[in-house]
Amino acid sequence: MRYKTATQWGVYEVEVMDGQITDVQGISADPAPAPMANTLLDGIQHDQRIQRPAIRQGWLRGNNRDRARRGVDKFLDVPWDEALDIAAQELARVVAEHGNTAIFAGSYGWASAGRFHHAQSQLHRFINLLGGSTRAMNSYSTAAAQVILPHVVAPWSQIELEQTSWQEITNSTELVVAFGGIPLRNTQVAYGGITEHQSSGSFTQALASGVKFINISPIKDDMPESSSVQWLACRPGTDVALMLGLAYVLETESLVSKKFLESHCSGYVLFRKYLLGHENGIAKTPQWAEKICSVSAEEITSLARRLVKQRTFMTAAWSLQRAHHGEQPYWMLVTLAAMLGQIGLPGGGFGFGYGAEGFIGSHWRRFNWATFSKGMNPTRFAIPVARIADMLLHPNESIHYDGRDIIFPEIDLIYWAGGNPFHHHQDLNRLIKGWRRPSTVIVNEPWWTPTAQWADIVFPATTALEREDICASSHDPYAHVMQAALPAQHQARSDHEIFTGLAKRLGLDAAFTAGLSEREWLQDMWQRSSELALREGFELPEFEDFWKAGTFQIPEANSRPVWLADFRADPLLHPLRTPSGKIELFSKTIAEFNYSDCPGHAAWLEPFERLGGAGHSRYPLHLLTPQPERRLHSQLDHSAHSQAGKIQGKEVISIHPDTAAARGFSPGDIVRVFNDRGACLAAVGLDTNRLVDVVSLPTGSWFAPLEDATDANGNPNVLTADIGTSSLAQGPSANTCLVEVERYLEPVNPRNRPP
Ligand SMILES: Nc1nc2c(c(=O)[nH]1)N[C@H]1C(S)=C(S)[C@@H](COP(=O)(O)OP(=O)(O)OC[C@H]3O[C@@H](n4cnc5c(=O)[nH]c(N)nc54)[C@H](O)[C@@H]3O)O[C@H]1N2
Ligand SMILES: Nc1nc2c(c(=O)[nH]1)N[C@H]1C(S)=C(S)[C@@H](COP(=O)(O)OP(=O)(O)OC[C@H]3O[C@@H](n4cnc5c(=O)[nH]c(N)nc54)[C@H](O)[C@@H]3O)O[C@H]1N2
Ligand SMILES: [Mo]
Repeated sequence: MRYKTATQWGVYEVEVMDGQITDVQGISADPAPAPMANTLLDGIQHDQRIQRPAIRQGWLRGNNRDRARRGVDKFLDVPWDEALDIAAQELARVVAEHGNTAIFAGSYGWASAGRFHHAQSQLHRFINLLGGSTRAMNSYSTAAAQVILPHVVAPWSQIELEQTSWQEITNSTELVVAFGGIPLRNTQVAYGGITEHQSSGSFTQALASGVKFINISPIKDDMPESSSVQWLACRPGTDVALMLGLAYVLETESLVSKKFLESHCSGYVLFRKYLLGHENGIAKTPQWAEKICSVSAEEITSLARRLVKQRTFMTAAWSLQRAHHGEQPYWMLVTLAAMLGQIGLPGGGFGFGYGAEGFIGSHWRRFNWATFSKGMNPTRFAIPVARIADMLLHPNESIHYDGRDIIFPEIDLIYWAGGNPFHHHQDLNRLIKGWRRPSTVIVNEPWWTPTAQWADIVFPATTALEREDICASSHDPYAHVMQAALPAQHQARSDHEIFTGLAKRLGLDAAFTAGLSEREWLQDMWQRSSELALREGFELPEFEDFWKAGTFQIPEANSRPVWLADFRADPLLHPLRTPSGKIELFSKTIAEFNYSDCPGHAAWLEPFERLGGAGHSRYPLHLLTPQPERRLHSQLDHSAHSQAGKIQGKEVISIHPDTAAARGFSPGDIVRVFNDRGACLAAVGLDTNRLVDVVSLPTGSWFAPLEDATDANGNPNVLTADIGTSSLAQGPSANTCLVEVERYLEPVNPRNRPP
């Protein structure tokens, strides 16, 4: 039998024979189904599945929950009813003894693409009914962007959906300058699902129509090879210096658009003072920039002159802001684009993340489908998402965040559903110390991921292939039926069933389920979406008809306006949502926060470590941790498709041949990657197309510490630093990381097995 399913990396038909998945194929509407779909083949039905509810031995029997053994203890299988009783009692105890903010239900993570079985929404609805919890705000993806850009130009949600489309780039842009390149491997993925993978095709089309590209990145492969693509190798974390060098040439050679800066921007005068060195005596000349970013002053100068000769589009990868002072490259990119004066012209200006997710740059009509309602969090309390370890380690201490102070609560219970902090958080050895402090950790998971292994009470969750759902995302013009291709595996239950079970025990089930079955919830969401569609001027089919057809495509919009064209035409009539209504090259609001790590205009600020800067003499290599090509984050890393990209079960670290030779490495050698924060094993892969002292180890290998705490599988987050981007956004600084690499001569241990 063939079943339709949808994932965060596309819509697929799954063949099931004798209860086993035998084939996975892209649907006909998708011009380029993602190869990572093959992770479904053997990854769903796998011996890493959690078969039954399980409770950690020491938590049940130990003194004070034996917290120090969290992560190393054995688990006992417990019948569903008993496990739900125990978890419900524990939730009630924590609320009664410590109040709701002592529960952390931030539960960040990507889980699955269904709209109803959205694990985090299910958790949040349940916890909100219980009186709420401490929550997390912003994302690991774009935390710095989400906080800085509303001060400077526009809310992030608007930029993401309205910014320049590939169509417009193809039709109107002459030169694309891409900081961090446009790594197309990442466009396999889009949050909430994607029907048509078009990014690669769009890139090819742009090339064919004569658009030239400049890939400014430490890695040449961040853009496809072509005679129209030029690579400028820039040290990681130094893009702002390079951009300032470009800005200096524009300013001193009178190439800036004075008119645009006066009519549409505020604060250029103050930025200019800094640029020319009138503020601190350091002029941001191309020679100054070269010393920091390693791109030559000649190249910087000639690029700056080239920028103004044609229609230029400036873009930056999301990775640039996942670094110390990650607010600055984004503010500086907007500043540079403002100096060129092409913002609001077709194919000009700036945009972000064209190689981040498959929907970015699409011209598809946007439609906000109805969601499963989470209700409101009565505590109204949230921390910046990447500050979780700070919170666990430093209760009652405060941090700055976007102009206010946040005091960390004392957390006694963590509930996670649909995310993997032992994948996503930085400095995992530090996270462990905090993670062992609360009394209790409860996790819903389909697989024995590290987060499940580091929990106390584990509930086995079904996967998307074991339940009915609807995939419908605001940036994709389709809705799809997700069929139950398989029965629930082992004793797994859906997150909804798990929370219904807990809600029953706490007297909240009537409110939690609203008396609806899972199928009725889907009908209810469809009905509410139908009402929203009418307001947008189109009709949805009846639910039964949609369910039979399996797909609905929303009608195309007539046209997509050029982003900020209205603002360009008349900034008084169409002001931005910034305090001045203009693009803020100087922000009085931010200046008045008085943060030394985020001043009132874009600036070059030394990161805590970098090549040629702090820490370099001890750890001579910069480690980048890009998204993995063969999977989504840590999901289905146990599958054959993901494992085929590894050597002896270790993730491959890409190293320049000269760097490898200097250390005596051959391809495939097992090495130890280390710094003061931790160490992991990895296998050597050689790559000529990179700066000599930059290595890359993709994220997503399951954390598996050996006796000496060295991670056996190649999880780079034992090496990254858990330091906020700045007092403004407090985002993750994953890409600011220096390491050394050495041969590993011990026997290579096998992967972690399920407990
Ligand atoms: N060093 C470094 N670290 C990074 C990054 C980086 O660039 N460098 N990137 C960061 C970014 S941008 C992100 S978004 C994060 C991603 O971090 P996460 O989103 O936490 O990573 P995932 O592996 O997608 O975790 C999703 C989990 O949900 C589980 N799951 C799937 N379906 C279901 C379900 O139906 N129910 C339940 N209960 N669980 C389910 C999966 O098994 C998986 O364990 O990582 C961040 N970490
Ligand atoms: N295949 C796959 N695709 C994914 C995901 C996945 O897990 N797998 N995850 C998705 C998610 S959640 C997100 S948030 C997006 C992330 O999208 P991005 O943040 O854009 O992705 P990354 O792979 O982290 O980084 C892109 C490139 O930036 C370059 N780079 C890193 N630091 C610097 C720097 O300081 N300067 C310059 N100039 N370049 C730098 C690196 O060489 C890297 O290849 O990807 C999404 N797409
Ligand atoms: Mo992300």
